Amino acid sequence: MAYRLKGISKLVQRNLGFLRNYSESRHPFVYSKEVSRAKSENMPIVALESTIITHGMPYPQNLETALEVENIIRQRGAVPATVAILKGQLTVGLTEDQLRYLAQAKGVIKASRRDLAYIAAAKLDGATTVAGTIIASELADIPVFVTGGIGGVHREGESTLDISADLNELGRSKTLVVCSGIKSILDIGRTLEYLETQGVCVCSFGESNEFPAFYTVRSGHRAPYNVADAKHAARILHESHRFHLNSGVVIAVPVPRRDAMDEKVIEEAINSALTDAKRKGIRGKEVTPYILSNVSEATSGTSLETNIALIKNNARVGADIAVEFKKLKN
Ligand code: PSU
Ligand code: MN
Repeated sequence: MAYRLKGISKLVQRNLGFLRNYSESRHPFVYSKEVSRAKSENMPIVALESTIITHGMPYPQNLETALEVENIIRQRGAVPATVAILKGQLTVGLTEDQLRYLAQAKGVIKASRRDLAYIAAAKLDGATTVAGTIIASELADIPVFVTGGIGGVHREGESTLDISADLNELGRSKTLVVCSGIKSILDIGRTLEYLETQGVCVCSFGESNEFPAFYTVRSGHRAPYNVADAKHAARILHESHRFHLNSGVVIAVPVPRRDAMDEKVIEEAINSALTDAKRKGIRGKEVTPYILSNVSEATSGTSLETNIALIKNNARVGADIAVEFKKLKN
């Protein structure tokens, strides 16, 4: 009898082990408790990136902004899910302690598509870019993602081939990304061309048809489409899913006018930062963080304030879109 029981318990253990492995291979990421509950209660969820925390803003503004952005999303009836890789573990939804850690941690790797597997295998910390966060959003089935600015085709990108992996990721995923366009440190015209080639549906949000330039409302380039409000944006995402397009939607929300920067001031700061970066031989993934901090210094923090204001505004819009989209799906 004892012998038989032993045999059965071995069998159960082996099967439980199998189940454990199965659930690990089914989900190559973990949820926070809050996001896990939101998933089981079928609540709208909004994904957020973490490169903006580690490489986009200085401490402590990065932490304050991350926490405020999450709260804005909660207040509007959705659940925030900030994405990062912690000691090799892709994590969807960070606790306040994890956000605090990330905001001050040194040596966190900026994690785009090409970096994810390496960081996970070496059990390192990684802060996901727009591309990295889109990949996590697809895995976790979170259709709406909010950020400040997406990457783009760099100036002289036609010869350097420095084109952000964000653009390709947008072309191969069904996520809707809310942003304030791209910075004029990049080549906005070529970025829009590239997005068209990738099949990304780009819409300006609100009154203007213009594609915004992050710090400023105007860029001199028109967005191909315009949406009036969150409902309209949610309908586009809904149709895009129904068609199984598997290519993204960009909703470009201009910075609120009262928070926008003076066009001349920002243009000068960007040009001098670009010259500086070139002189110092800064290349590849270092370019964007370098220029961001350089511009913030040159404008004595005004650009940082604008950056914070626009991401909070985008969080409002993104949460509203996630709520409206959930209504269409139910
Ligand atoms: N633009 C910003 N702030 C940022 C970034 C872009 O205004 O923090 C970050 C985002 O994470 C974006 C990434 O996905 O830079 C693009 O970098 P790259 O060009 O190296 O792909
Ligand atoms: Mn690049």
